[in-house]
Amino acid sequence: MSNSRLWLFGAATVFATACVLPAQDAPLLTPDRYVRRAAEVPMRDGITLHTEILVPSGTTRPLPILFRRTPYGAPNVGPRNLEGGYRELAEEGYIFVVQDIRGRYRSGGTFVMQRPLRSADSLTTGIDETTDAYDTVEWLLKNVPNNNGRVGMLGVSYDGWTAAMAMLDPHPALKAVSEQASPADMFIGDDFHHNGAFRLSYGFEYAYLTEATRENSEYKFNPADTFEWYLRVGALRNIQEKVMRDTVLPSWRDFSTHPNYDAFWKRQSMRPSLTRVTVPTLNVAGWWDQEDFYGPVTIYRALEAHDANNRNTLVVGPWIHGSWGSQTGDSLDAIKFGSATGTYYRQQVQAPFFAFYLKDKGAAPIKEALVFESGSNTWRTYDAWPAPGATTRSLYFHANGKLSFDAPTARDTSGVDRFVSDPADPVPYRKRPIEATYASSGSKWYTWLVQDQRFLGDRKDVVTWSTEPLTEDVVVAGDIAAKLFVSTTGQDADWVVKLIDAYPTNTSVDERHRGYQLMVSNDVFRSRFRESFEVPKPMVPNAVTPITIDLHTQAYRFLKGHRIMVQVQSTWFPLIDRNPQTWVPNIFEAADGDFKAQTHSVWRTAAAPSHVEMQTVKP
Ligand code: PG9
Repeated sequence: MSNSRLWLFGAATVFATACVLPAQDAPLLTPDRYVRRAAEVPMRDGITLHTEILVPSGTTRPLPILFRRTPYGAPNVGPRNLEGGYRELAEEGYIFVVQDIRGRYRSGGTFVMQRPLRSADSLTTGIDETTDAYDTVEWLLKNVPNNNGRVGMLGVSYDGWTAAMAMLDPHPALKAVSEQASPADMFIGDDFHHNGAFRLSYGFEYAYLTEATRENSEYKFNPADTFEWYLRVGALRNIQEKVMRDTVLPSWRDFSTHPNYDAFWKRQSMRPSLTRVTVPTLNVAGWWDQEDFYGPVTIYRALEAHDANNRNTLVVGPWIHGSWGSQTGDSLDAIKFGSATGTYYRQQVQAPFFAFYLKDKGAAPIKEALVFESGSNTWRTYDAWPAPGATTRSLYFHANGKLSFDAPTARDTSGVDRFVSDPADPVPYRKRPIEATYASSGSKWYTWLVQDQRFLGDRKDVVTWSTEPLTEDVVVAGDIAAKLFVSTTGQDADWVVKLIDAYPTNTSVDERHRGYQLMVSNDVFRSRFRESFEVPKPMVPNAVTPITIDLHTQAYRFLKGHRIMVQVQSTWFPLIDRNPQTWVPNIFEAADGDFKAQTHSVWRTAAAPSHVEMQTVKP
């Protein structure tokens, strides 16, 4: 395990071995070039936070501070760990500071998973990640010689979230923030749930990682194929009763006792507070981020609504969680992007962003939105996101697995596709064996979103519709949503929708990519939340019910000759916990006997025209 990953990435790299980072040319930052100092920085409530400070040796001119706050272990960070993705920033010259947040590694206090903002009645007495950032900035300005009085914050994922929290009530010296893959709302779209459906493997393994001990802990699965392990464990309640027994992971307790979008989740969500940010912001996201894609896009949009000075910007590239931090970014597994997108980002966007706001150098690198259009493999700049002038086109489901831009006609009165979804035989979300999320022995977790979906070809519970080969390119430059009309013999069901680029099967593409099925967008929706995330409601058996599934946003060119494909399935295991498909008020309390196979129907009639909507621009 390379410590540089800890410096650069979020948890995705804590145990990363599968995701090999390319070495940089030559070490730029050697210990003799930096003076390292560790400090226990006092917070307003007397707790001290362990803080590592790296000052370039022999600096005479005042430098800005680049500051990162992490739950993953600041003590592991040293000058050599900056050799990877911070190279351009190091060349520019900064004082680097990284700090353990409360309750983690060498910092004092108690760790609280995504500690909510202090409440209105404890504004002056309370503490949160915002005050901890504020107090540290105040201390750094006074105690680190030769700083220029300006601070920038950056970080990926949890560290991106602490950077975003710092700007909710910023220290006046905080002049620029780059939140990268920060979660925004853990019930709606980030690590722990999507649309209320629980992200089982991530939720359990991450709670264990951060809460079993003060430093990271890896849960050792036996058998190592976690698909089998979770299936054998059965109902969620067995995790506490049979696996953890008397050990309580606070987050697992919270998942189990807050199954709906209640005050607990709302307090943790930063969305409502994003109305008052004035710090220039670079939001960074990856199109194939397996952990937090919803977050950075949501934060960008929320900030945009109040961005009177036009200093809120967005970059999205063809990346997995945090890979822009140090990888070259010219490919993800089999998928090639034709250029070093990660290097480009670090050199042309991240470094100039901080140089502009912290050193008054150059110009702001992006006016508004810079997005990588995969398919054509081109960076595009837009004055707004979604792309201005984008128009909505709909792809409708038809008989015999056909998908087309034509809606069902009035004659289509009975079209339906049915499948049986059996919780005892769920669809794996990626090819088995499914290693533990961050298995130190290697895990394909990192790139599962680009896995060829043909591995599901023989599943009867995955329904597929696809277009004819396209006669011209179709260019998505905005939002995508599935509008399904569904029914079930049960009282609850999950709906997973995947929008796929099906490559040609002929020799127009190289052998490795022939017939490849690349997921472009996807998500899951738990039926019980169709009317409200706060108050779940059973499905009425066999009643046709509309369900809208946000498939987020994309810049993607489906090339002429490719087919656009949509798949619907009801299980995605163990990424998403199994839905019992009978009515239970809290799935965390369901018994093994509550899980029942049911028949699900996806309707495609004139009155119930299931389809996928995409915002597109002219090719
Ligand atoms: N995805 C990780 C995370 C962020 C925030 C809360 C929980 C998990 C991470 O990579 O840091």
